[in-house]
Amino acid sequence: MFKKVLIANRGEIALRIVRALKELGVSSLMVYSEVDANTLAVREADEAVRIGPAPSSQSYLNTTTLISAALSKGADAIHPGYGFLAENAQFARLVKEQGLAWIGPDPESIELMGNKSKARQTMQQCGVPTVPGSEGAMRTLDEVVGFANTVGYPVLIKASAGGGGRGMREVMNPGDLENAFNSARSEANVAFGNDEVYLEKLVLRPRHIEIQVLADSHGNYIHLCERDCSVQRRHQKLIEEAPSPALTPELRERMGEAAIQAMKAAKYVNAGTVEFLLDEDNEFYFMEMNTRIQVEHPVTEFITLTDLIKEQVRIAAGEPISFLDRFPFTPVGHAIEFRINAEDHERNFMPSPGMVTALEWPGGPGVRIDSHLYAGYTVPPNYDSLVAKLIVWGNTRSEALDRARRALSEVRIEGIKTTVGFHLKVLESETFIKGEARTDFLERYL
Ligand code: MV4
Repeated sequence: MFKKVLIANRGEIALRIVRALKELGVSSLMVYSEVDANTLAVREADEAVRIGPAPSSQSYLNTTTLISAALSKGADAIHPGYGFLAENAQFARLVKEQGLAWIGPDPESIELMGNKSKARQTMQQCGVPTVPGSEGAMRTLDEVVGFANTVGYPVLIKASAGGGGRGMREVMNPGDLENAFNSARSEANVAFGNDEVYLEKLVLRPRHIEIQVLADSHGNYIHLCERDCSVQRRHQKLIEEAPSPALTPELRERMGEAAIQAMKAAKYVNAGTVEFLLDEDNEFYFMEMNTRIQVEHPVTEFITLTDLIKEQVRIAAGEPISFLDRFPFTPVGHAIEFRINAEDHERNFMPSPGMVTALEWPGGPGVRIDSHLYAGYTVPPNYDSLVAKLIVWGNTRSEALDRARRALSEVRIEGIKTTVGFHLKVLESETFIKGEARTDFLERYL
């Protein structure tokens, strides 16, 4: 096992990783920017080093500084968390070249999955269902027209280097194809420095279903069931749950097997997530693979009784998955995560940084809070607005919903606006209560 791990992140996930390391008996080394000196992760870690000013480009994204901090303080591994450098293959490579362990998949796997059209092509080759469309990237307008005619309208043009919805264009009829192709290409070029695009048939009103996967360096591949992340706003997830109200045990098994296939094709090691679209006929299609631990991992931890961060560390240290004997998992009860952002949901989710003047969290059975907030803490304006995750567990989905209403109404956060009120509103929605929310939920029903 490692002696000391550098945590190249901040906020709730940094604290989450510190906690996992403590339980493993591994020393934690935090890095922090100027405005993060007084954060909980820094206080709770065994050691902390300041790495630069507030802007991420000069702190949490400064690869040279991060590596010298790790080397000078004697760390033997780096955990990147999510966001920042978590899916940066170059950084992962640099870390390994310096003789440090990277707590994540190999740079080759990150690179493969980072190119969405290459990932799609790999899935097509290994028999994982993909949405009908082009084989890999398209070069010419003729090619685009050909594929669009073959699969039929409406179609969706996507950027190869994209993900998270950037560089996408819906095309409803043939007359709009040329303009969409050109504008998707130039947008992708500006955003990613890569104008490659590919085409898929547009899946109408899909659900976003993702499978949590794990693989170790001993050739073991498992999945830990699904998360339903259909409640999103502008490609930002707001609520995630496990299991999905839409999946039968049979569909779970098929999607889980497909996710394992995807992982094997990418020679994937460590924790990852295979994202699928599920259409109105319950057909599923590979969308992309996230090569990191995700924000919403706690709902999976609840229904599988696991600790995914500890597992990531064990795997990176060369140990086999510690709960192989429990696979395949049968989900235990139901878990729902509510992302609490420092945002004013009544003003178009406008960021609301500032000082938290009073803070009270809920407690009681089946409630988990992952948060770096404390009374007197100032939420800086420089980073992501996620300030807490409230996760509830119930024996049934219905109990989880009741518990969610109870727990959210116990939350008291003063000094900043948060999305707590938004979640209480969602919990009154008939569509959400019935488990029928699809990706159009917010625009259509709320
Ligand atoms: C799609 C789609 C419909 N059809 N692909 C959004 C982000 C990017 N990762 C892929 N996305 C989508 N791809 C086809 N062929 C609809 C979306 C999509 C979406 C997917 C999951 C969750 C929320 C979404 C919101 C809008 C669009």
